[in-house]
Amino acid sequence: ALATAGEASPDEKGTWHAGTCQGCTSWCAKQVYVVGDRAVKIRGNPHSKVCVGASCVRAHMALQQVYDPDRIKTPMKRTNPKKGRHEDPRFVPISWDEALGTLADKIMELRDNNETHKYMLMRGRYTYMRDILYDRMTKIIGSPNNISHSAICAEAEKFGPYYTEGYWSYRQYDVKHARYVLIWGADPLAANRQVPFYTSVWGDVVGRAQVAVVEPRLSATAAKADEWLPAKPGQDSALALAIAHVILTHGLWSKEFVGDFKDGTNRFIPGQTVDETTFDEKYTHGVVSWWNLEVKERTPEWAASKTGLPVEQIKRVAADFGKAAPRAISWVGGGPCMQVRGGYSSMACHALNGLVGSCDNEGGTLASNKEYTTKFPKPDAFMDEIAKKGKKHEKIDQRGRLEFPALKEGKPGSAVLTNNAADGILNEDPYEIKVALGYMNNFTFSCTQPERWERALAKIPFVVHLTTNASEFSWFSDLLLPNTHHLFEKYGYVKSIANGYRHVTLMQPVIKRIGDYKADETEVPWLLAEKLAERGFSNLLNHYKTYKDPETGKEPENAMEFSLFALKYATQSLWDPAKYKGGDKFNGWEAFLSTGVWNSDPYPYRKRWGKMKTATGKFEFFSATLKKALEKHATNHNTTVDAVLEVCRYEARGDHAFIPHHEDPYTAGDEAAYPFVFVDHKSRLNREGRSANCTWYYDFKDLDPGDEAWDDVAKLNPVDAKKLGIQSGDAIRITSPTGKIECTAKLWEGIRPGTVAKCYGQGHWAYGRVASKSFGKTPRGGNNNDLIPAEYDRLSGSTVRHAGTRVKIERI
Ligand code: MGD
Ligand code: MGD
Ligand code: SF4
Ligand code: MO
Repeated sequence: ALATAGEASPDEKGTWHAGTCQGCTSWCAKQVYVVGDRAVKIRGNPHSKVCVGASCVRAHMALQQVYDPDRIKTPMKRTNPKKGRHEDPRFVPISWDEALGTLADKIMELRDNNETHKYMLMRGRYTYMRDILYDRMTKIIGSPNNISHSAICAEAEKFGPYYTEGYWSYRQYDVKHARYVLIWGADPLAANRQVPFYTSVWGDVVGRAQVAVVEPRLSATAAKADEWLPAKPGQDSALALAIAHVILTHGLWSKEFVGDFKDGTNRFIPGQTVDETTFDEKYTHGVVSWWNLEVKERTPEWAASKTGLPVEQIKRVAADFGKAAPRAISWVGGGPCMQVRGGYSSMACHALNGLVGSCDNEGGTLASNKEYTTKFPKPDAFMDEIAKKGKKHEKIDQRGRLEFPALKEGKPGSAVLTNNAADGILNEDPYEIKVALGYMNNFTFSCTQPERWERALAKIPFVVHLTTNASEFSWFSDLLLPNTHHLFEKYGYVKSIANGYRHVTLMQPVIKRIGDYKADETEVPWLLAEKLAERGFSNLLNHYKTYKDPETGKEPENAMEFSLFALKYATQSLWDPAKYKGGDKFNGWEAFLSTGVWNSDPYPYRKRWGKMKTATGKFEFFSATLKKALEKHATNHNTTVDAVLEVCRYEARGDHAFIPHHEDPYTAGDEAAYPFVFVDHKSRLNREGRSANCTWYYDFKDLDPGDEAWDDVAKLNPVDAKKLGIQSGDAIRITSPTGKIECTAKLWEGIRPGTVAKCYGQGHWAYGRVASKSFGKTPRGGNNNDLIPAEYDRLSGSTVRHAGTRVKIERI
């Protein structure tokens, strides 16, 4: 049991408690050492087969976050009615009772006027308790507008795997059995996902396998790789297709997975068309069409001219990768994908896994293991006529319009267009938003061209932010609700994959809350539901009351009970022996809660071969799945697929639209005025956008190759810097067609000439006393998003952060 009050004495012994870190999307199982009622140390939870007891560096910063003196500790309301970057909101403390009463009044007003669709919920990082607030509450109030952050995160990366193997999610990589690991725009020793696992095994990986990294800058992973391929930004598909070309012309493809020519003679000869009837294809679809339409022309020489890489290196990497088949991984990160034409790069890079048969195979790229959590009760019976009518309106992000196909899982208009919601709000198109709630998000900082979000939020009459810190989003809010920190102060669960396993890992309150915090996804919606019920609208509370404790059958009576019961409800099949379905077995809730993590059964290799969730059931090099989706979107708009591609800024026409193919990058700014392509990357210390008020972030910033402690540097190749007369330490201004920032120059060979790299994360002008030089006024460093235009990979809805813009650099 936890001590409940008082300070720990120096010799007091503490106890370890299970929890989960959400410093990034890895979602690692952790243990927290609690002395008295304070958390003092964090380590990996040894029970997780996904994290293998390990941690990454930024896990420890959670301690600085939870005890950040700048956390908001009580609800606050704005007293300055004017909203703007230079308008101090003049927040004053109020009670939870007043805060939620005011919000309930605003929602009731919408309901009374039959305009519940003018309510909007925005979420950033979340746990799987999210549906309570994000889905159920939005629906029962009666709005279509639950807008997630997914499209500023990594949706384009999922596009390739989905339109080849029918899998819309992150992959896990079987590096323990791999012989070649080819990584595209991801830095798994510092960022990407499951850093604790991959860093734990990487020493063995580099000993056994060859590692090649395609990146315009020398990342932490590239620094330890056999090959660094600093390709020109946005030319990944050229390289991927040349690798496919070599694999096919050299006969290195997987005969077991792809099949072979009927007579065993390789007819893949550069430039020559192949007769489809001569090839016997097995678990894949369209390899010969793909060759004929695209790959036959994509020679290493051609790719060298596109990527700026030496032709010898392209040939070597391609042949070595092919020879390692099927234990050859093509690891696709955000770099090639979160670009205007990134959906197709995602397909091209991922298609290599099909070619070498590493897809779903030992030493290859794997999908998710099965898990057995339960969805929360359905909301339908609690949606009245007003709610049903409200929900039917078009969404504020305009998904599904001609210029925004947003084809998640084969369905037009199904993917979120996070960043475009700002324009929807600003233009009142399709209508105005009157009441908005944001939680654990900071779109006024994390979205490209964030100034649009400043204006959009200023336009909404009533904005509420559920947050730990007064961030840039809070600045434009009317009400701030102080939230719990996920690792130490709330109930929840998340799931993730690595090492051939999936885990479900729990969050639980393990320390005393220093402020009057409430949990965003459970306690706040319950308390609001009570306020709505007091005002005559009890549907939401009645719905939440159906989340009964699975052990006792008891209805929740208060916010804390609701949180706990909801978590037990969702995870019952994991801890209740009577409901056991697989994976780790527990003898009850208490055992699960103290262990904190459930592991799945090991990964069943090759089970999906021939049973992929594509239109053909096979791994598609010619995507019948994408063809169906694009044709449906074109039909919805009475037009052709070619016309759709044209308005969406893609180059493909005809059948090229359905295959992994090359397109030149679409980058803002002309080369004469803006000579450098801007390269954005994450810090190994970024806890998404949330480390900026931690002093350790700045103390250890030089852990990022090329970066400096307590500074925000733009890394320039010395060859380029010399021409500009710039030296390390110079103050510089970087300007793009849509904005400018100021930071410090750093000369560094680990960056491709013609590009300039800068780490994302600094440039906060709010958030806290460390994050900004002067809170509310002067940022510390520069926000990369001020440079990157709001553009999209329209097929997936993703916001572009790579190869998005050219910039110019001046000394100031
Ligand atoms: P990005 O952050 O987009 O994606 O993690 P990643 O999938 O790794 O980083 C892309 C990389 O691509 C950068 O290293 C950049 O240098 C490189 N790059 C830029 N342009 C190009 C290009 O044209 N081609 C190629 N090949 N590479 C290019 C995303 C994942 O990371 C996500 S979605 C989250 S939410 C997590 N956040 C997070 C964090 O905040 N900090 C750390 N340290 N790790 C994190 N991991 C997670
Ligand atoms: P954050 O920027 O992390 O999330 O972008 P967002 O989803 O907007 O902001 C989270 C906010 O939640 C904080 O500002 C704070 O106000 C609040 N907060 C912090 N901790 C907590 C907490 O424990 N509980 C609650 N309730 N609130 C909290 C993330 C997004 O950013 C992602 S996922 C990616 S992958 C992108 N990365 C990225 C990049 O690499 N480069 C550039 N240029 N832009 C990027 N933006 C994207
Ligand atoms: Fe895991 Fe990410 Fe937390 Fe590191 S920051 S421990 S990788 S969730
Ligand atoms: Mo993300």
